[in-house]
Amino acid sequence: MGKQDDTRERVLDLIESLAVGRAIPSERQLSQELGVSRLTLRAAIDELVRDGRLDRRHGSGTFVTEPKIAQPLTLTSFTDDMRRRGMTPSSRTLDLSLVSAGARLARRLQVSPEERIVRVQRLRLADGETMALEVLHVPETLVPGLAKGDLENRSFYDLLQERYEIVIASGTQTIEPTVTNEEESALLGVPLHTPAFLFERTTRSESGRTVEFVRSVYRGDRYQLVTELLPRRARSRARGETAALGGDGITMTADSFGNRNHRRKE
Ligand code: 16G
Repeated sequence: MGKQDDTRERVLDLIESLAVGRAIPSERQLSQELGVSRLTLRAAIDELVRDGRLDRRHGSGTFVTEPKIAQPLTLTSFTDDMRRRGMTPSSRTLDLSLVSAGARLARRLQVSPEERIVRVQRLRLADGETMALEVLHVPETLVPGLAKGDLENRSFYDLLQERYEIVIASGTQTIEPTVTNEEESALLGVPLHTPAFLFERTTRSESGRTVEFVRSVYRGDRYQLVTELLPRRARSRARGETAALGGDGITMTADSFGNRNHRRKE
């Protein structure tokens, strides 16, 4: 292990021994304690700041941040995920509008291009802190009467089940690294071009009907992805390589070529 990696590990040990929000010692003090040069220490700290483990506030010090949320790749809802962690989920509906599907959405939702689609933009929060920005698309015929207020601080999956008797049973999800654009940065309250995860999820109901297509931008400084590693199952899907990553029988399609650059085109 190189000097910088070693220093990083030792600063991480220190971070883990301190409470969230506490300051780490000054660079001068810490470099003495660890027996490394200020340059090496600074590089290790810079890396931890970039990784979201430390927050450097000019003039006041460097502070321990909240640990990242370990997000398993399963078919759960944001609400369930946050509750299971003992956090309080909330949601702000920023916009709800009706659009006609058009070619791309129609393909994803398996409807005709003329079909009316409900498009909902939501900001997802946990314990009052922004976590993700989601744009949900669902055919209007599946959710007649869905109004903006219905989704305020409410789980979409619960609403689907309770009001529309639709149970999400399976899905496909892609994950790509991205950075936040201006709108996303403003809404999430993070600097422009903050690293983030772009998830695109299509889900189906128990009857096999495609229910939703969701684009979610999750803060990269608050999330890490966790997968159970299972032996490879020989399977082939329509196109490309398919690897079994999910622990819950969900197959994630690694379609790294087909989806490239689609984000900015939409
Ligand atoms: C998650 C899903 C999103 C789904 C939502 C439902 C990811 C990346 N995205 O955020 O596709 O629509 O949960 O959550 O996991 P809700 O039932 O709390 O509204």
